[in-house]
Amino acid sequence: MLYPQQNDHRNKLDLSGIWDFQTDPDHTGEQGQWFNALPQARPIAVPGSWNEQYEDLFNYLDLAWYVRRTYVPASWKDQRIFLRVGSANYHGTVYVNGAKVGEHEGGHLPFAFEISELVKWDAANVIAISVENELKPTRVPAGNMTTALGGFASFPRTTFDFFPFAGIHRPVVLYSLPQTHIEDITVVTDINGTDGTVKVTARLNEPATAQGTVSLTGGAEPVRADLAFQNGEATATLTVPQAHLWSDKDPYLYELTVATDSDRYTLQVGIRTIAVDGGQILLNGQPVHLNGFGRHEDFIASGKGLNLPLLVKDYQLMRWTGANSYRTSHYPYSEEEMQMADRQGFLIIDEIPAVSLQFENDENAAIRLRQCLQQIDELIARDKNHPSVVMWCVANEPMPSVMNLGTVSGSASGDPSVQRGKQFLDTLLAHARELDPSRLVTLVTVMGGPQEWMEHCDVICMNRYWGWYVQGGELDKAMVSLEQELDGVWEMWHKPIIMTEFGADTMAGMHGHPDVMWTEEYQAAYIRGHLAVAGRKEYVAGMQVWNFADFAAVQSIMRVGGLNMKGIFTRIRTPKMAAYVLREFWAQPASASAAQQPAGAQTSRPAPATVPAASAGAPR
Ligand code: GCB
Repeated sequence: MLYPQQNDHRNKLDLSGIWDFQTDPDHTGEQGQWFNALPQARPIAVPGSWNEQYEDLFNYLDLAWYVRRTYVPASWKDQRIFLRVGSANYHGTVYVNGAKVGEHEGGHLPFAFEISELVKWDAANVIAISVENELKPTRVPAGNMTTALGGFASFPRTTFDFFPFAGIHRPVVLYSLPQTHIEDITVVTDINGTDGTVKVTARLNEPATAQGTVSLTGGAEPVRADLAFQNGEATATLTVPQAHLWSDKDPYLYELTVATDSDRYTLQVGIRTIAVDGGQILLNGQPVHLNGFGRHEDFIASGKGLNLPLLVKDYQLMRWTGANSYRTSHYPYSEEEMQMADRQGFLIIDEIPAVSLQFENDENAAIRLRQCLQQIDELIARDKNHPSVVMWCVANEPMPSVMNLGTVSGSASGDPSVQRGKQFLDTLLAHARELDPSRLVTLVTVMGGPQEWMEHCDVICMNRYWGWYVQGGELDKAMVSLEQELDGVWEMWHKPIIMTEFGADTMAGMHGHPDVMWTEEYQAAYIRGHLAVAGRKEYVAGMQVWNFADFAAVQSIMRVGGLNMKGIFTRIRTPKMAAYVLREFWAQPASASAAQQPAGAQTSRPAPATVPAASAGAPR
C-alpha cells in the first residue's frame, strides 16, 4: 500500500486537526445519524488517543464518534478520490456525507476507501469515523480473559502490558489519483560484486496494457528502464554500477520514480541485503549487531497518536545512546517512523499487533489466526519497500496455557495449547516468508515458553528477565542463569540470538547503596551485566533493552502510577543512569566495552555505572 504523496499527478489533503467528538456508550449514534453531526460534540485532536485528552475518557474503551467537514478542491474533479486512515484502534467505520463507506478491524495499520461517487463539489463534505476499542478475548491483541500469567489483577483487563489507548492515532488524509494510476510498487534489492540490482514490480489499478518507465537517481549517472505493462503489471531490473549501499552506518538512499503517461510515484530506495549465517546476521554480507530497544508509541496527552516532534527527539536520543536498531513492540509503528528509520540507518524488527497470543481452544485460535494473517498482509503491503525493515516479527510472547516461568524454556507435557500454538505460529512464519522471501522472519519468545515454537525462525528472539522477575535482587546468580540459558538455546538451534527484551523497573531519582531493585544503580548494573555476558557470546547478534522509555501500562500492583518503569529514559525523556552504560558499550566502543574484552575478563558482578556531569553530552 503506497503512502499518499503530492506531485504533479497526485494530490493530498491532510485532515489532521481538531475534530468534533462524542462517546456513544449506548451505541445509538448510527440510528441517531451522528454521521451527519454530533448532538453534543466536544473538540478533540486527530491524530491522538482520546484517553489522555480528557480525564473522564481515561478508561473509556467503547464506541466514540469523530466528525469534521471539509471542502474537496475543485481541481480534483476528474480524479478518483480516496479517504485514508493511518490507524484507528481498534475498529473503525467511515461515513462520508451520510453514507457508510467501509470498516476496518485492528489498530496500527492504514486503510483507505474510494469515495469518488460520494464527494460534493459545491458544499462541505461531512467525514465521520466511529472508533471502538473494547477488550475482547477473540481480538488481537486480546483482553478480558485469563492467561497463564494472569495471576494479578489489572485494570483495564488486558492480556498485555501497555495501556490500550483508543482513537484515531494517525492522520486522516484525503487523496486523489489519476483514473488509471500506479496502485502498488515492490522493490527488492541485491548486490552483485560492486553492482547493486534493484528489481521493481509495478501494478496499475486496472489490467491495462501501457508503457512506462522506472528511473533511479542519486548515483553517478541516473539509471533507467522501460516498463511494459501487461495485464496492469510490469517488472524491470536496474543495475547500479558501483552501488552506494544502505547500512546502519551509512544509510544512503536513492530516489526511484515509476512513471506512466498518466501517473508518477517516487520513493526512497536503499540497496542492501540481509541474511543469516550460523550465529551471525549479515547486512550486505557483513556481520551486524542490532543494538537498541523495544519501544512503545507512547507519550503524555498524545497517547499513541503520531507526535512528530517526539519522533524526531526519540531518534536523536536513540542515536545518543549509540543504538542502531529497535523492534516495533508490540504493533506496527507509524509510516513516518519507518521513513525516519530509512533515513537515519536503523535496523527494524517490524512486528504485527499479535502480543500475548493465547491458544486455549481451536475455535478462538481460528478467529485470531484470521486476524493475524490479515495483519501480516497489511504490514508487509505497507512496509515492504523500507530498507530499514530487516525482519518481520509475527508474534510477541505467544503463551501456552501452562507456563514454566522461572525455568529455562520448555513446554509442560500434555498441554494441548502447545501443539495448537505450534501450528498457529508455523502458519504465520510461513505466510510472512512466502509474501517476502527477501527478509528474515521471527517471533519473540516468552521466558519459560515452549522451545519448539522457535523452530522456523531465522533468528531466535528471546525476552528474558533474569535478575528481575526471576532471581530479582540476585544479579550474580541471574547472570549465571542468563549465560547458561543462552548457551543452551544456541546449542539447540545454532541460529543468531537477539535478546529482544531484558530490563528492570527503575524509579528515576531513586538511588541506593547497595544497589537494590528499583534504584537507578540496580538498573545500570543489570544492563551492564547483560551486555557483558552478551559480549562474550559470538552468537548473540543483538541486544534490545526493554524499554527505551517509561510508558503507560494498565493499573496493577506491578505498575507504580500505572507506568512500566523499565525505561532507559523517563516518560518525558530524561536519561536514567543506565543510559550512560549504553553509551559506554554502544557509542564509545573503544572505552570500557565488555565486547572488547577477552572472554572471562568481566566478572559476573557488574560494576556500578558512572554518571558523567550533565554537561558532558547529556541530551537536552
Ligand atoms: C514482557 C513483555 C512486555 C512487558 C515486559 C515487562 O515480556 O513483552 O510487553 O512490558 O515483559 O516489563 O514486564
